[in-house]
Amino acid sequence: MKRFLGFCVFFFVLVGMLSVSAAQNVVSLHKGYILLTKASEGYPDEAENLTNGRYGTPTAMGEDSYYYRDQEYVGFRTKDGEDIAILLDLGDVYKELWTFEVGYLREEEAGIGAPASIAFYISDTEEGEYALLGVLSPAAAGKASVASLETAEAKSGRYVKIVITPGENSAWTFLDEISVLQGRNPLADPFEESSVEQERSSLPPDSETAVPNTGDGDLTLFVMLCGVSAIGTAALIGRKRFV
Ligand SMILES: [Ca+2]
Repeated sequence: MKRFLGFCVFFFVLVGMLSVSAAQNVVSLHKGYILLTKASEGYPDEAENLTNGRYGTPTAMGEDSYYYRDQEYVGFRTKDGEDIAILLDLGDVYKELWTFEVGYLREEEAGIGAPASIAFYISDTEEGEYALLGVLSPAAAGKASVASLETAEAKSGRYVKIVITPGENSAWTFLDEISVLQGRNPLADPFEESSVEQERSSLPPDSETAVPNTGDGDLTLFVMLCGVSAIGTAALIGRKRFV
């Protein structure tokens, strides 16, 4: 009986972990975008760095290490009164979009400041009307951070425009990733802004998990796990009878 109870506890913990991890798909992964504001020639975007799923890490420079030396970052020279704009094309109209993110650097000793604000807009068509999703004011703390907007309700659209106002007195703005996530973040409160020291893996998630317009993936996983549970339980009961 103890073994059976142990199996049940293990199963429900496993279901919980997989449900949380499968709750959101990064639908922006490897998608195309246009830098409406050109990047600096010194810190260019050579391989669509902003949707490759990777984040910058510190790179050694003499006795010190700096994030900005990592080629994952795309650098924008701050010009007076000029915002930085990026237009992301998800390639299809996606539903159930809940989370919109920008990874940025704040390395003030190198003249790189956190953005003063980040605004997200969405539209079904490139030339259509863009609806404002929300505006973040990233915290001036930490170095490599991700500013994350959790919307209060599901959004849909294909084109996401990101408008960044550089920080005051910042010579540079450095970005390493922009992300749009499908599915609700079970750990987030609506409109709660998070801008914390980066704790993400630099490895890109499996792009095959990005499924447009459906929530069937979670349901399939749940049904599969229920099946495994039923088989496991039946096997345990059957084994018990013949002991
Ligand atoms: Ca990246």
